[in-house]
Amino acid sequence: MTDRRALITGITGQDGLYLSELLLSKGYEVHGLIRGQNNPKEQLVREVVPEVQLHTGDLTDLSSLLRAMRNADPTEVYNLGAVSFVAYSWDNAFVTTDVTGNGVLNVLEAVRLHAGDDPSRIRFYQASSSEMFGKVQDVPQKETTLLWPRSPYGVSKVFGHYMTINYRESYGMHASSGILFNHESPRRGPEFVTRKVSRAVARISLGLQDTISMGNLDARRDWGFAGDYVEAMWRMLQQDEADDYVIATGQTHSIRDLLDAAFGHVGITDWQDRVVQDPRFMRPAEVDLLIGDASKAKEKLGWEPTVGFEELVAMMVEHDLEVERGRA
Ligand code: F7E
Repeated sequence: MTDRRALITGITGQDGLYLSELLLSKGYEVHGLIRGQNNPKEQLVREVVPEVQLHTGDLTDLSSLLRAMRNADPTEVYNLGAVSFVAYSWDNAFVTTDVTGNGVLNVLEAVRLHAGDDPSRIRFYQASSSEMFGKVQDVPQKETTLLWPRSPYGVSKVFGHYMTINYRESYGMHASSGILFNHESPRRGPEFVTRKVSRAVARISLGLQDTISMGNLDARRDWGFAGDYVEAMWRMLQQDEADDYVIATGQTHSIRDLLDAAFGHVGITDWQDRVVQDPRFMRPAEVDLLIGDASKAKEKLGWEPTVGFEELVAMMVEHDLEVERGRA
């Protein structure tokens, strides 16, 4: 048995897969928490990272978390699990609060109870989010920026963020929080805007679809590559002291810029008549501008992003061209 064992919640998501690959490459024994009966994403995990040991459990069920802790006996716990689609959180505010908010408290409790006399012996990572900045009070946003969430998802993430800080201060736990700005990849779910666009642009360029329906084109995001961001998570847990860090590229782009880059990659410069504005994709309250200042992470963790916006969009469109060609 290796002495480095990680338990990851949210193992079926984009970040869970990249983090598993990273930790396996570093010689960790990796365990993942998987939710529900006959979870359709279990097969994906088994294909991409077959070495990962899966445990059944749910963030809303403390006893299942305690059982997973006992069976995996981790030295590091990464809480990546959440209801993570912001638009969904208005229609399902209670479920979001339970999983994305209270779920953090459940994992912290499971870690604390399992760790016993020395709560700092298990290092804990909480996936906090730039959605917590919401109606931004500083530009760019940093660790000390006042939080002003704009969605039930954002509010739930604020709860988890402060609970993580509180467990660090109350019990001396090695609990760190990564305030990650949007991070994307070919593994991103198709409901998120980058993947929605990369997939539609690939299909339009192959003649498989004519238009794409979109919401607010003026919102701005700081988009980085998920593969870079999981490296930052791991680095946070290797520090002597637990802390909170903004992880971002420091560049911001609008949804229009995203469309420009994606359509541009397949040689379509005049994309206006390909995009249909659909009120169904507008949100009750919007986060207008995100741009992060990751200088603390650079200084303390030696972390910097390696993939820029254009390269990220090209990577995603190329991937979707390959997938769609395979389907055609
Ligand atoms: O939206 C606008 C939308 O759904 C980005 C999650 O990982 O990052 C993500 O949250 C922007 C918003 O991500 C469409 O209004 C326009 O302004 O890709 P998204 P998100 O809401 O920023 C943070 C850091 C998280 O923590 C979250 O878990 O794009 N937008 N038209 C659209 N968005 C979508 N999804 N679909 C559209 O048609």
